[in-house]
Amino acid sequence: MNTHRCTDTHARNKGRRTQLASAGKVGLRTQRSGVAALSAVALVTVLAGCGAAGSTSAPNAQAVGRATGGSANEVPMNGMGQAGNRANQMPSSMPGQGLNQTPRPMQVVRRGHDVSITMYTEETRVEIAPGVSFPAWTFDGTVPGPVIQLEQGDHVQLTLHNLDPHMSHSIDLHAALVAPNQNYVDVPPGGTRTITFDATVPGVFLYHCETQPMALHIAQGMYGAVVVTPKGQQPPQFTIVQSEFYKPLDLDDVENGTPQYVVFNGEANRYMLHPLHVRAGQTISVAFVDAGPNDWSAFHVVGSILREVEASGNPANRLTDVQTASVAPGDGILLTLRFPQPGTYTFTTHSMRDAAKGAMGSFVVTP
Ligand SMILES: [Cu+2]
Repeated sequence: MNTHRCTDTHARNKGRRTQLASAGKVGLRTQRSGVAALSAVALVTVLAGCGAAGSTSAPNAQAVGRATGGSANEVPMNGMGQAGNRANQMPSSMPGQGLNQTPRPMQVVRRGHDVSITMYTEETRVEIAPGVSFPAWTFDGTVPGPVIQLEQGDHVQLTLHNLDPHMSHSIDLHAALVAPNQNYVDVPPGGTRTITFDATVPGVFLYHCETQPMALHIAQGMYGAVVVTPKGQQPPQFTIVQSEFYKPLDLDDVENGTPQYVVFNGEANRYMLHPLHVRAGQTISVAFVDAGPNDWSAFHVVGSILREVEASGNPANRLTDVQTASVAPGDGILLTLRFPQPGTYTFTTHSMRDAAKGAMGSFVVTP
């Protein structure tokens, strides 16, 4: 496997100092060696990062979905006007406006294959484009929420605390084989619920809030990636989540309009401004999830051909030499690629409308 350092830096990282441990095998080994409580900050920050070989932290990795002060150039709020068309589905209060809860990071405790995860739902403003603040509903204060990094065979106990004072939330994990009516149920404000499941199937999965109106809860930012690494394999070096942002709190716009932004890991053009750095000749692996809520991704890397694409991130579903990978909303892939020549390579969705709205990034390939 590769031993390169991930050098994904983000000069405008306003939210918190970043540490990173969980994306690399080193981090997993460290956790298994004892009752190592993996810093939630670490998991919150792994989305497009990778653990530096031989270390459990990579200070250059970036935070995702940074919380913002909520002052500059906010996306226009339509309030509940249009959403009032769907008043029967809307929360009774006026959520999300003015609330900027302090992000409370995920906590993970691993004992061998027994993994205990604590997550929080809250309303926190995040920056979705340079200078654009969005009143998000979140898992753990970021959009996307933190990567849930598992290994095939893990026994998972996930406890969700709903810190949102206004409305119920929930969590639906595509990696789990459980009865949704017993597990993906609403957690009321201030409430707590625990879900247990076995990560039997390897893959790259979505998790999201299941509370109705689900389209709005997803559009407001309630999603993230679950990566279940096959036994004996390394986790991917990068995790990228594509999603769309519509007018805040506007279910009608989510269902009938077009997105204002389409983003990778929560912010328009994030990796155009702050590229991912890799080495020529290295094989790199990327977990890619399309959180939607509506648009397919046509993931493409200009100047490259994806060497392998595993549908749903499962090695049993492997294609080779794919020019553009189709990823449905609610699905994920694991892809590998290698750049023989140094240079700058754009990655994007080849759905041009969405690329123009911010779903673009770049790999800077050095000799
Ligand atoms: Cu929710």
